[in-house]
Amino acid sequence: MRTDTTLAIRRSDYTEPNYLVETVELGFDLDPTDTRVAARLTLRHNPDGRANDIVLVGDDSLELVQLRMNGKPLSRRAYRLADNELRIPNAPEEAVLEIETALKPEANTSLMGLYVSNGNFFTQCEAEGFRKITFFPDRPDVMAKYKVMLRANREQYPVLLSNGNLIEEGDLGDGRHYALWEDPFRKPSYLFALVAGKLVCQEERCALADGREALLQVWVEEGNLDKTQHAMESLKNSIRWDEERFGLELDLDRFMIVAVGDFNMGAMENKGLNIFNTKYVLANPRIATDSDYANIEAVVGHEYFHNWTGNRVTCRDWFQLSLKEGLTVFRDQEFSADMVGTDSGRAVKRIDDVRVLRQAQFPEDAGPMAHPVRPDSYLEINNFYTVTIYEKGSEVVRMYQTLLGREGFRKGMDLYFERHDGQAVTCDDFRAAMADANGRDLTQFERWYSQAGTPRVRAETRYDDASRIYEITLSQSCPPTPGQKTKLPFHIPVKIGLLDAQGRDLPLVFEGDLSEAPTTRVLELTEASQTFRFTGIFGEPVPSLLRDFSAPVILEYDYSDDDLAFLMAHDSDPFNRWEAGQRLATRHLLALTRAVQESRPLEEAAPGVATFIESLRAILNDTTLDAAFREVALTLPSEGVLAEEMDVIDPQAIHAARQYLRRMLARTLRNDLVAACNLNATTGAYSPDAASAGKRGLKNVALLYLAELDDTDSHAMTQAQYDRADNMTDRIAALMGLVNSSAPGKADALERFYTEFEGEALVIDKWFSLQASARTTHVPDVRRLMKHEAFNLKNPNRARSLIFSFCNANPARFHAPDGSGYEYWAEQVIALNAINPQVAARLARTMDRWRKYDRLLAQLMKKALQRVAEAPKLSKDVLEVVTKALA
Ligand code: 0A1
Ligand code: ZN
Repeated sequence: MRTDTTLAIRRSDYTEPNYLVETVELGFDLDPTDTRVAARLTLRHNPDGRANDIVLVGDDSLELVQLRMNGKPLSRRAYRLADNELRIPNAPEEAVLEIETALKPEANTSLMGLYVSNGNFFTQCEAEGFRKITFFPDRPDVMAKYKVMLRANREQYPVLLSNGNLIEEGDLGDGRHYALWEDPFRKPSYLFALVAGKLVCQEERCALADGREALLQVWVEEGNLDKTQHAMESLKNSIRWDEERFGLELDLDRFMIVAVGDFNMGAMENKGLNIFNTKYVLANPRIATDSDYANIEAVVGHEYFHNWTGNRVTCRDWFQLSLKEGLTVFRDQEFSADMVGTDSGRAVKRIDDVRVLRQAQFPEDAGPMAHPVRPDSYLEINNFYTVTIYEKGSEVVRMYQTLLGREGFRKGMDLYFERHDGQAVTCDDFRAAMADANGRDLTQFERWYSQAGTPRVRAETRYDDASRIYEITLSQSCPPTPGQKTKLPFHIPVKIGLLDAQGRDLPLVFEGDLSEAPTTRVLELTEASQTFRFTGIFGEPVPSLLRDFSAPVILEYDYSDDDLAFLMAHDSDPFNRWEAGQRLATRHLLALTRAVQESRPLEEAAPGVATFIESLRAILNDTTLDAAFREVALTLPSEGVLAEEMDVIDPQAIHAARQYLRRMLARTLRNDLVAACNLNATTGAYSPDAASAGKRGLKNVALLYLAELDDTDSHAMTQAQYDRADNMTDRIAALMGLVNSSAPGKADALERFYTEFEGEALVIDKWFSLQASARTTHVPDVRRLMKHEAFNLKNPNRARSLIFSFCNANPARFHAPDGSGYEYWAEQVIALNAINPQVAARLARTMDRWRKYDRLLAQLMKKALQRVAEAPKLSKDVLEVVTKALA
């Protein structure tokens, strides 16, 4: 197997660019099979650069047609072109380079650089796609001003868009037309974008805080204009929110969002021309669910917020990716929370975000691809758009706010922009701004950027009746991760409260400090172990630890079942109220899993389970709680989260245990669940607002519990909801209930669904993904679905809807004991590798945790990994993932 680590790019090797680019003029003659790009770059030697070599990068797919420097053609001896590098040695201090390249956009299935989707042209340049367009110092610390001329056939490509402002447009006489765009801001090449084709837009003028007006546009294919309103609303809300919360304004006269059906990721923040996966733009009640609506709001916000955190201030190099991504995820999370408005709504948003972190980031941090928030090396940067960079990165930013307070955090942000607007900087620069603006020493906080792995914080408590002192001792440790055997202590904010016997928060007075007595405090854990003492505590309290999930750690404390039930009923911190329920559920589910493994009767395996279900009944029926909160409280930890709790993962046993508890819950709470369905039926026109979505969420959780009973009553209920649904949230929930049951109407419902939505790609994705993750779906069924006329491996959304859903969201079937799921996985990784390495590498990550499975499964998984590793023409993307998995 090839394990060429010499190809690795290292953070410690960073050097300044030799040359800086001042201006970039690009002329595109767009043609699907033969596009010509004429680039004119003005370069100047960088006084901090080393040599007088101009170093440009170009992808293998590029054909160099012409190269001129300062007006003269460069002879073949004047430059070197090898290994994707074009080097002009001994270049003058100032140089004008004219480069002509030829590209084949239609043949570009990688969806990086310039490509064609449904007959229209799009670009994707982050991280290293610009080198598929022209030779360029394609690195984020080279920032230039761009002017872009687009020429194309008018009939086929009536719309021509690029970054910034439209300067001029007109006819070229030969059936072609042109548009000239100019971006007034300097930017790195990864933010360049163009779009050309048959598109239509919804547009609005929007008043900005400083009195200016901006033109907002959402561009889509014809026929989709009835699905742009929510994205437009979300954009306007984002603009207002950034003005109010951070004093940041839109700096352009025009801001465009364009939707594309073929896209590797969620969306891209190109300056003034955001390009989005259709999944995060298109919505109406017929096709989109409540969570689609929420995701659209979050992603529109995310890309818009990048305009300051990412574009105005960008990254010095790709190791600093979390500088923009962690910060921007934090901003979009806060935006979504503020849009809900209520405290309880904020808590549910927090719970959702923490669920993602635990479900996806904790396993990453414990597996072969574990890396620090600021990685030290990579083979392929595309593999580092990870949940660690994004979600853990956001948690790191959130900890600044927890430590410094909202105002302190804002001061830090202000100083960051004051110092670095227009620059390409590092995570250290951000930390320095936070520290300096607040007069704080955040030296130790750096370890959150440099050390990988999820820290564990163990709490121990002691109450002394005589002195009325309550002691909390916190100890931290962090497991080894690849390349990092030992870890130094982190600076961890641990937010806590103490509950008295009535469930009320106690005033927290530190020993020797009577100056204040808040009911929630942030303890700063900086040593391996530290003790905190509280005085004046009359009676032993129940501690509420890590409130609001104040740090991305695993908190261990020996709570009794009674303590947890008590917190579940009384904690004033809604996050911890939810958390207590999850801890109890996990405890019971793990006990049940062990019983399944040992073929012991499940009825006796988890004695406390009946009491737990009663606690859930109380929450379900407590109408003083928001429906959305009751929904998350009733949702059991996922099979993936439970897997992480086991030393040796047994997917079948976990599944059986979880299904057993779901059925038991359904049987015990049957009447309450039916009542919840009736009480939370929404009436009138569909609205995606948080309160209505919460009601639908609770109702559908209840319905899906009832569906577990798989009897005529539950069949009738699900079928009725399916037949009557007037929105996608209710429809898809009902379909899920039917598909996972033996209801007689299930095949018919699936077929009707397909016929009704055949023309809506995003809905057909749901149709595939629902079947892929169904309990009744086995490997041969997925193979059959791959032959369906609507399946298309080249479209990432479609590939994800079927292949990824099966491999990642259907653990009990994917991990079939005969290894057939793994063989299927290997085939698909290899097939995708030839089409789209980025998507292939994502799928390859499925096997990250193979070593944690029992020996038989692990061996089969290893075999599948080896098969991929030995496949011919493996991309760097896939190679990196499988090599690290096997290492
Ligand atoms: N910066 C984008 C994510 C993104 C990264 C790479 C891409 O290439 C296929 C596309 C998008 C974001 O954070 O939204
Ligand atoms: Zn981003």
